[in-house]
Amino acid sequence: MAQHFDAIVIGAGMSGMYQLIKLRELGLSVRVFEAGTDVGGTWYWNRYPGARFDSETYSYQFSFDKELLATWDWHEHFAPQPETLRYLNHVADKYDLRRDIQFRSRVKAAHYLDASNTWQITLEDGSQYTSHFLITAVGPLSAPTMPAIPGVDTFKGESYHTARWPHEPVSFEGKRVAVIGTGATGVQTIQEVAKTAKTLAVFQRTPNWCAPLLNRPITPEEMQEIRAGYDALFQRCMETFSCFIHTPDPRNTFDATPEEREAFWEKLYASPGFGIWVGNFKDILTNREANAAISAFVANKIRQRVKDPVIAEKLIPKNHGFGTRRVPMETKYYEVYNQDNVTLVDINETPIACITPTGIKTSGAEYEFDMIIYATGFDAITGAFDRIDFRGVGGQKLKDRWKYGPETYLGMSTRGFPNMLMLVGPHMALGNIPRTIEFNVEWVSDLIKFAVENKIDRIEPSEEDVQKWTDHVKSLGEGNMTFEVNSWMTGVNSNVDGKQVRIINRYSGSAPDWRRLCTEEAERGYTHLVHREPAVA
Ligand code: NA7
Repeated sequence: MAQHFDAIVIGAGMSGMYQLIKLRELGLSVRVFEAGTDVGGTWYWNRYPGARFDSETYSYQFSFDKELLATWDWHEHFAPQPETLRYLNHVADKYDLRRDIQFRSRVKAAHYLDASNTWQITLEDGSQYTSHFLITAVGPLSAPTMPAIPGVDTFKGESYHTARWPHEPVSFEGKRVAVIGTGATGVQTIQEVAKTAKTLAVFQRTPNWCAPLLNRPITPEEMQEIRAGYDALFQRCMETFSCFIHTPDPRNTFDATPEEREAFWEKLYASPGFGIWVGNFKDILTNREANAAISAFVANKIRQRVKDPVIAEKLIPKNHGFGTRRVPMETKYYEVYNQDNVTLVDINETPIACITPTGIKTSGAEYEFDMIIYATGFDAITGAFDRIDFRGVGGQKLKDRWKYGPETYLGMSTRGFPNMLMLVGPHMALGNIPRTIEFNVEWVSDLIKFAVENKIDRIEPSEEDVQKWTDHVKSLGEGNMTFEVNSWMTGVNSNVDGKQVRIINRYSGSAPDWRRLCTEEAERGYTHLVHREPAVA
């Protein structure tokens, strides 16, 4: 007989950890399945050199535990991955979370059993468990993808994907290193590897618009001030568009005079964090002229920082405007290309033909390397769902249901998958993710409490409500230039079959709006989700 739990949670990252805490408070039996050997999710897996927050550290932590806030000190304004992982381990210790988490346990399948209204979970080792509620905490950026380049398996040197970085230290000293990929991860990796590698060759397909992070240590005195301001900080994060401390300037770009504009952009470029992206004039992603103006401003900054004008031009994006893809935050990234040991290989000019046993062959040259680093990203948002064989009512596959893009109600549930609730899934506000996670987990926990107390067997939206929500999410994306560009944010991944067409997989309205709509659903007694009679498939 499969062991039964009230709830099963898939994933022990930040959302799975908090969900476990909340479900325990409800007195439910819970088991969390986690593929890794410990907690932390993103911060467990992404151990690559230079990995760190691009959001202000203190805005990214859990806010639900006052004692935790009062006792944990942060040491950098944008914490490096080891510090964040230490923090999450501390949370796991404090709440003794590990006793309900089964590590080294990758979920292979999750099947809804109509007859018993339960979920049957099968792990990769074949073991099976059942539960009444199934909560996915699988993460929007957790399914790494290797490049679809022939010969990847033939390379004889060291090779790593950034999201599967070894737990042991990796040295670049004296080595000839290649990095493929120049997204947020590639940028953080490149600027770190360039410090010690004998040579570094960066294989760039699409340059991104990067902007200075301006990280610095937090002094003990500053930490005291930050702590004293926590209430106001979290309040602000709940009011801003995407939960960051930054929020769009209420002006349109051309409301300001050219001098005011220039001064504002200079100030943003010289300020830490995402301000230049999410604290810019409110129309930079909807007004093409405005977007061209900020793009020209940032392009000039790149030209000023890169000595060789030919390389500078290669580093300036030409196929998308500033902010229409995730802006990587950098620390002397552009200056790396002024170093003698660093080469930029534009693989649009000389495409990669294959990986060889000794290096990389392009249409222009054959390069030898001791190490290849793949910073090639993720099958984002729906990828982690696709890797599990989810089947709902009547055996229908989630992958089929979402063939042309995800369909959800409030981003937390979908038709045909009763009692399955999603954390940080498709169609919900992302932004500063932990802020969304806390709301998301608390909302899901309240719904489960409601269902248990009212003896409601089945939580499931109607087809009509799923279509309405999905249409609403799509309509919010209209006119937003981020949806006109290929990136993980539009569900495109050149390395995954069937992911070549852009879709709307993110809620692009404001986080306060999304939360208000969820709260309204709760206040009316979850009428779109709970049915006292079993719903008909
Ligand atoms: P991204 O942002 O998806 O970047 C992946 C990079 O890898 C990007 O530059 C890709 O080029 C490149 N790539 C992918 N496949 C290939 C192949 N086959 N050949 C050459 N280059 C390739 O992933 P990240 O890990 O950097 O960041 C993801 C998010 O995680 C980030 O935004 C943060 O929010 C956290 P392309 O642009 O597709 O031409």
